Amino acid sequence: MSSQIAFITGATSGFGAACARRFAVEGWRLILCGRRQERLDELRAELAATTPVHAFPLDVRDEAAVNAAVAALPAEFAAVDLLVNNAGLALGLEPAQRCDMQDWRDMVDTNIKGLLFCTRAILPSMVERNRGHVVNIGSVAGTYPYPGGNTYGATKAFVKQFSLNLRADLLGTKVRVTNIEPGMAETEFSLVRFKGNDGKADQVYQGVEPLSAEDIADTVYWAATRPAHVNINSIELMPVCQAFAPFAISREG
Ligand code: NDP
Ligand code: 8X3
Repeated sequence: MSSQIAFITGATSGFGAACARRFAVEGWRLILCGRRQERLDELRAELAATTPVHAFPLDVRDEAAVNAAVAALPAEFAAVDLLVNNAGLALGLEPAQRCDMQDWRDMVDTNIKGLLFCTRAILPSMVERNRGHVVNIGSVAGTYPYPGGNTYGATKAFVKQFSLNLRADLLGTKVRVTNIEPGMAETEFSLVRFKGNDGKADQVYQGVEPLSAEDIADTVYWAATRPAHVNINSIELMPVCQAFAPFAISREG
């Protein structure tokens, strides 16, 4: 059993909650955050018998709040071994010319800036201890374009390149960086993307077997538990029911 510490953002749902459960079973101590307090309370109540849990509400878009939360970590949680930058969201699936600008701002603020704030707050102590691992949750949308993916995919392309550039900066330290890039997985992701329209969200997963949150937790856990000299740069995974389309050709214009 490990006594390492994992800091998981966006732990109130989907991949983050599944990671919390997986790392708890393996004996990791957990720092969990998300905006929904009652979800955090439920998860803490569920996991507290298994492992020590420090959970607090946090909006990763708020740089000052991120810094304050990291500065206020109790001593027994301060030496973070693993940061899972998971908090994120897609909003809308409209073509760029019809998108809501606020949705674009929210995706940039969460998926890019939130990830930067958390990384910048935790990284110095990892470098100082010459030990640690940052696992970013990217997406296949950061590599492959699709209609309506516009800003969401671009934020995940940022995550891909930022992960690689972190590796370049961390050369000479033992701090590791991994970008996990999942395809379609059934979580609250589509419910959020379609702004609470559960009919539309359910349709995404109808008649197929998507990845599960547990599949992603398994992947994060595997990447985090390789021998200390091994850095998994990236892992791209999709459900078998998902693949690639040919280039689209318009014959109309
Ligand atoms: P969910 O909607 O189930 O979970 C998203 C989590 O992010 C929630 O815990 C939510 O918590 C948290 N979150 C969102 N905004 C903020 C914020 N401003 N501050 C703090 N926490 C926030 O979706 P998934 O589990 O699927 O998504 C997790 C990550 O995986 C995201 O980065 C997503 O882009 C990525 N991803 C998802 C895929 C999929 O098909 N499901 C595929 C590829 C990547 P709360 O609302 O309580 O704040
Ligand atoms: C989520 C995967 O394909 O819905 O990042 O964009 S996809």
